[in-house]
Amino acid sequence: PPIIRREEYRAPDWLVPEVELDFALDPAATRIKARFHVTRNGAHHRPLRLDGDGLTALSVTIDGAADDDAWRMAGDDLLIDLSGESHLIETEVEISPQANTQLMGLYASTGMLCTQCEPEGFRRITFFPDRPDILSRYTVRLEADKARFPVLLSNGDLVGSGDLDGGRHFARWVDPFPKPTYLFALVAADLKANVDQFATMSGRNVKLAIWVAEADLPKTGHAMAALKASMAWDEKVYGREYDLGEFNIVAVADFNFGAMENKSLNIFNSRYVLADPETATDADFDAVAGVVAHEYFHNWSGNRVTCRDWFQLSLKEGFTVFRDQAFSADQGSPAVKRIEDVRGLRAAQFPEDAGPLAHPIRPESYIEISNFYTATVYNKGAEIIRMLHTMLGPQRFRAGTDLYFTRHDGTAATCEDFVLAMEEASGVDLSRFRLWYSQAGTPRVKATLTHEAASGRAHLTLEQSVPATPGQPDKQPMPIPLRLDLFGEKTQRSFGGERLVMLDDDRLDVTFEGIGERPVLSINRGFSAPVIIETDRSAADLAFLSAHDDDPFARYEAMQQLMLDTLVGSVANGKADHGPVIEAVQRTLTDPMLDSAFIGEAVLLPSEGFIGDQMLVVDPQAIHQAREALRRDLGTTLSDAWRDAYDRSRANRFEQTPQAKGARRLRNVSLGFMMAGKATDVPGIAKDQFDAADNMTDRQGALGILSNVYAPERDAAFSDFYARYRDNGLVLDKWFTTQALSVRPDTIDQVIDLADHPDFTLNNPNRLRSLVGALSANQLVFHDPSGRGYRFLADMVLAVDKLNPQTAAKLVPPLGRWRRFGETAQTAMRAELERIVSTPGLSKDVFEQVSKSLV
Ligand code: BAL
Ligand code: ZN
Repeated sequence: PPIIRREEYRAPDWLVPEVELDFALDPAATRIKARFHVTRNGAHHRPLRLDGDGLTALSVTIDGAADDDAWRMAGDDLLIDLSGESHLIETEVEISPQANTQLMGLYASTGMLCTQCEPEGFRRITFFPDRPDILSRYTVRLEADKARFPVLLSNGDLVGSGDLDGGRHFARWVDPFPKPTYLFALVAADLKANVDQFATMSGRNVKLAIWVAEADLPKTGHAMAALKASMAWDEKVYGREYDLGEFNIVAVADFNFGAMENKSLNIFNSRYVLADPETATDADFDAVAGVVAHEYFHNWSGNRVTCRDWFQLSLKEGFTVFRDQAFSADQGSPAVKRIEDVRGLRAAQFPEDAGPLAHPIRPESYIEISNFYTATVYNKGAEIIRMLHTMLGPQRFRAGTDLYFTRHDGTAATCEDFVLAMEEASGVDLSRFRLWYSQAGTPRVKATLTHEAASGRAHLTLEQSVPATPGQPDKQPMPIPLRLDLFGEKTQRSFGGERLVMLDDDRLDVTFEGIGERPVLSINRGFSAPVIIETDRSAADLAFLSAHDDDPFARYEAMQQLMLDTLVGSVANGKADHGPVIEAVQRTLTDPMLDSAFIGEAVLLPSEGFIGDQMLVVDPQAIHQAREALRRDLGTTLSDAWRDAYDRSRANRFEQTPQAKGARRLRNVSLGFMMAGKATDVPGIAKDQFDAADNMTDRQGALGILSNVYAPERDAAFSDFYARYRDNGLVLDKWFTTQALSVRPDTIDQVIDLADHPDFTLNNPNRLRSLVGALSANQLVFHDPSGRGYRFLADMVLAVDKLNPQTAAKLVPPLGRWRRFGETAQTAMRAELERIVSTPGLSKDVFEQVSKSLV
């Protein structure tokens, strides 16, 4: 398949200022008429290319006449030779939404019709120049059977509707804002709305509606509250006001993405809309609010200013993730939010950056752009924006975003446009900072601190290296903003407060004066840069920081490093001194100044995957044993403290306050350590929690902890959970996931069996990920020495590829990490990749991921 390169970008040959679409909707056969004027862009003689994907033209007319000599098919695309400067094009096609298993374009889901066009789904609906730098005004007429599809939605404002013969009806929508194809949307459904309103900063009233199945209406309150909070937040923090009379959100059960920011008609994976305490965990509630905010914020960072081409994806995604992270931090605990975001980055993005699929946040080439909706583009992209915020400070950062929005409103922009606006508004030279857009790989920073007691000076040496990544063997040093501080060991105080140090060369030496006692280094506070820090800080120094650092993230980080050093040492040597970790955990657990939410995060051991990331050759079994030994030791030695934390976190009834959420978190974490301690009464305690739970956080927490043990309570809990929730798809996903995440030795058999369960299906991406995605997140079980985890994943990739290539391709990366494992595992993983790549009829999505993984 062809490779698309960033350097080959060319402005469009033809523009389309206006388009009219007419949909005669039907699940089996939908007819689409498109009518638009094209205008020649620049002096050239090239034909008009209308992208298509699996379409057959029923008719094509040019300036009102059918001239079959003037157009031809070129592969899936339709080419038209045009002589003038402006022409009217009209086409008609017929497609079958219910046959569309890719969930791209127009498709059917649980009785409704809906669209997903980003990145290149529009070409599956009608012939059109399907690229983000062509912005058009849309007028859309929808017609459908009224009883089956009483609700007809599209972008913009409803300008007309009415009944038609034969039980059909229509609606006409006009979107006054020019937009690219990827932001087009329609929905035809039998849904009900939770309706509310929002008064914007200039006093306009916006009608808000969240559309769901009638039975789900009680589960929409949280999403609605998050939407209103997001609208107010974007006004306050970025000065951005909503711009249309209505804003619709529609929940869909079958969806590839989490949600989609179509102009004024956001379409959501239902898991990011529906939440009530009985069926959603606290994490689910947070995810709903975060995704609602993310999609809403796209109205400015994505829609009003969009992307010139798909290489610029991080322009909207990195920036919007940064915006939603800041929103969520403001709504709850900033410290815990930062810990969660960094944990997510390390779990998903760091491995990506260290593997065969590593790419800069602005990639240079792709075969299939759908493969680049990655943790790098999104989450590392957000870290790049965060570094700008740190370096410029909030005022200059805001001046930069103001300039960016004003200058590029209504246009398709580039990452360079964003950096230029930041540079001009702040006066800060960002020439070298641009390397973050072009270089892949996670920089490593070695920090060495020495102290001269006699002169009262401390010397800090910072040295960086950026690893080679595919296509980028040699790297330049990156500009790395590091927030750091020095603490006196005895005084337990900072020497002069935190400072921001820019490491923008291979090496930097910093001298600190007036350091009267041996200092302890606190570095990359708040995770100010997405780098790996290497220090020679002792266990005692890390324990000190975990108790005394005044930056909560740094405090968490010190504890994680202490745990990580212990665990890595334990894997290497077969044993380790658990004492310092146990002491530090005990101190944190019993510190009356700390809130439960923070404690719940700080005492968690690093994941098995993250421990593996620290090693040259990952040994999943040895890592699991070392981690379990430490968990067991913590569980037994601190048994009373865990039980005390568990008991004091008990609530009389469910509340949604931050305090109550923190208590639930600490309670589940404590129960996990109690179980690790293997006291015989703990399965019973967990089952009691499961039975008595008045919320999903407690119930799923208990189930997850029981999932790892052999006990009658475990089987009873899983049966009960299934019986209670078998009719709720989102909760049933949890039933699959919790079993696939178990570390019991029989998990691989269970997962393989679950793939044959009547409730398992390859057609629903959530269900697929709930089993297959969870297995590959379970390092121990996925890397079962039998190789069955690899074979199972490869079988799934091949089966799903026939239905939904985009989702199939997203399953591939865990196999692509083969180089990191021992020889037997390497051979088995490679064999599965080779089996996939040699399968005839592979999609370009899967081909790209697998072929790159094999290089
Ligand atoms: N634009 C795709 C879904 C999202 O990032 O919001
Ligand atoms: Zn987004």
